[in-house]
Amino acid sequence: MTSTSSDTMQHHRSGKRSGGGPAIAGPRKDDSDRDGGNNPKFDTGTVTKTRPKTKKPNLYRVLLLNDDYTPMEFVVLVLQDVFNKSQEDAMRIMLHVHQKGVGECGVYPYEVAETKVTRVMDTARKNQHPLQCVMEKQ
Ligand code: TYC
Repeated sequence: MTSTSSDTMQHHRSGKRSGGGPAIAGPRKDDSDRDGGNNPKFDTGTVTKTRPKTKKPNLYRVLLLNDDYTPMEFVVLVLQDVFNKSQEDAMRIMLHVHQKGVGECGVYPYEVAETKVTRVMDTARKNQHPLQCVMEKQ
């Protein structure tokens, strides 16, 4: 899910009020200020500025699972190819998975993680290896 929103920062101009009306106006019941804020007739003395609010994506860990049959060299190649790991990092991660049973290949936004899991599973199946790759919300 992606969406954008904006929030509003308000700054009150300094300066004295003129006129004898109530100091605090009640909530506005009509649309009299729906002019984009540019009509001096409706100037409330409030300057509003909107800024686009960036939402951080939900992140997912992509994990590799150990098995007894997938060759170590194949796992290292997958880590280099799909997860852009160096030879050394790929070897370290592969050995970690081999010894501990599970290991993290990276952390990504949902669709990136999903694509990497699919690439690993597709290449494993094509090569008839039982290698398993999963993702979990971080
Ligand atoms: N355990 C495998 C072997 O001994 C190697 C391996 C490592 C397999 C990591 C999967 O995710 C894995 N050949």
